[in-house]
Amino acid sequence: MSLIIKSIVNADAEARYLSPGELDQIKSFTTSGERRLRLLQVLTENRERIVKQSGNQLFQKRPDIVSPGGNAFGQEMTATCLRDMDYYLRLITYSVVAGEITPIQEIGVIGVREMYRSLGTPIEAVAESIRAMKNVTTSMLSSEDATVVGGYFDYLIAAMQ
Ligand SMILES: CCC1=C(C)/C(=C/C2=NC(=C\c3[nH]c(/C=C4\NC(=O)[C@H](C)[C@H]4CC)c(C)c3CCC(=O)O)/C(CCC(=O)O)=C2C)NC1=O
Repeated sequence: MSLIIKSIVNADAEARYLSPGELDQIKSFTTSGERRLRLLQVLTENRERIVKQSGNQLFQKRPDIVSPGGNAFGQEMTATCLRDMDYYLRLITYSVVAGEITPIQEIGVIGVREMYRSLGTPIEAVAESIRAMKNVTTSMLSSEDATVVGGYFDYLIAAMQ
């Protein structure tokens, strides 16, 4: 649910007008709209490059995961690993445009440890892949934009520690 709809639902549940605090939140959501849309576009347009470069960095740092016995060993498994990275980048674009962590949290974080444990995927290596994507992405942005986007990557990395 968007911030605006959520505020309306909450207010209507109590049959009241929007509060000054709610108006402030809506105001800051609205004024940050142009930036969020621009960042959404940059991330979406560069997704292939971001995933490819970050994947290379990950496999250089963690050659074990693409070696025999590694979870991402073999063409198919390596492609699945890169696909997961693309999934997470996509969730980050959702959160960037929504201006809140909820999409990442609900789609990508809840239950993630159990899922990767059952797949035999080392979650700290998944966290490493997110860190690589953060570095590649933020290097393409101004420092102010990098702070906004970096926060979502940080949330995801922390959730996988
Ligand atoms: C959008 C939410 C969402 C997520 C996050 C998701 C993840 C996800 N990753 C999977 C597999 C996998 N994920 C990886 C990923 C990796 N292995 C490594 O060693 C690396 C550290 C890492 C890449 C960074 C691999 C290799 C598999 C295949 C494992 C297997 O089949 O044995 C699977 C099992 C089913 C499948 O293969 O599709 C799921 C559900 N699916 C979703 O719908």
